[in-house]
Amino acid sequence: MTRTYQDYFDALGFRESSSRYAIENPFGFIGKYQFGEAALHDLGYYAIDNSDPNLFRNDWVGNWSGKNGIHSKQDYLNNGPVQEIIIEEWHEVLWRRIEHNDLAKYDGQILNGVPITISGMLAASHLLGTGGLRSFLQSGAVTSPGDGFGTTAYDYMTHFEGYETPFSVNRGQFVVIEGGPGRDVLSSYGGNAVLNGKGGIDTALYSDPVADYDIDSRFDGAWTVTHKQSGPISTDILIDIERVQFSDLSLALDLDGHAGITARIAGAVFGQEAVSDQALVGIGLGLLDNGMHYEALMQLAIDAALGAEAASHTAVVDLLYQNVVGVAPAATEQAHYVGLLEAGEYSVASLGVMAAATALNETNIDLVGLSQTGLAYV
Ligand SMILES: [Ca+2]
Ligand SMILES: [Ca+2]
Repeated sequence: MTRTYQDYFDALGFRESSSRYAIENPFGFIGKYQFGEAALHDLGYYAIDNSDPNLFRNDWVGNWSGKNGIHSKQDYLNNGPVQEIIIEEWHEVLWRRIEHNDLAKYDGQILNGVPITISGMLAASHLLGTGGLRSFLQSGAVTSPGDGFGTTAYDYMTHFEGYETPFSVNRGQFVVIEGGPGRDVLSSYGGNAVLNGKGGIDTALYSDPVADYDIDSRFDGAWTVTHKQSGPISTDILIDIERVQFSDLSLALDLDGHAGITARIAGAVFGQEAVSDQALVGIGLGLLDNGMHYEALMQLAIDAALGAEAASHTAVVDLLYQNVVGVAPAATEQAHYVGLLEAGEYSVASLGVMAAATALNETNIDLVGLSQTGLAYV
């Protein structure tokens, strides 16, 4: 169900004042939308009182301009229809400030799990000013400033998410979009961007199938993604991005991180072809991304591969040896590794990790090649 711009104002007025036009709060903010002196000054309704060193104390002792028939605070509190006009005027000002501060590009991004929308940005900047919104966005939605009552940018961004507005973002220009330490999902929307996920497992999102793009790793660890039809005008540079999601599959780029662990485990436990099993790779990545440790995933994989036989040290050694070396172990080799397990020098999981880390395994799974192409998964 579409949530209209009017629905947005209804929700904002309810949140600000329980939709009461005639209310004034303890900080001097007035009316249904809780305006202070500063905003009504900027909109041409209120002239500041220059005898007061704090120009925006909300003591309302300055003059009113008479715009739209408002000559006093009482006129304002009595006049619901004009308050509705003013909130629309104010949102046009807020949107211009969001654009001017280069924040409009955040529309559609997901920062630290928080979907950023135009209506959410408008509401957060109504609450905290453009500076408060900017702090929130530039922290990657990790730091959430609040107002005098402790209501935060996060509260308004999520509460007012996804309403229709008359505003839109001019896509297709070069932009730099940065996430923060959290998990971010970034998109250039077919434009031409630097997407920098910074810390955490971050995703770059693309709307077409992977075959429509050229994906290249750069010497400096960054990646480029170019839409083949659109050419260089839609090339993104990805920095600190670990996942790239296309409409048909995804690529994991962190072969020095979770993708490398997943590929190594797949090769050692399920055989080198398993690295191409996109569903299997997706399961491994999902578990690691959600906090599972290398050895725990190794144990899980061995249990899955061997079933009840996973309790047998001989079966574990045979499995790993066959997959890594390519042949069954000779009796002396088998006895050596089984002995290490029996003696407790290795656990099943740590022996698996040791096997997975061998150069043989890394060659089998073509780890060097994967680090140029990414690891495909669904
Ligand atoms: Ca991040
Ligand atoms: Ca990252």
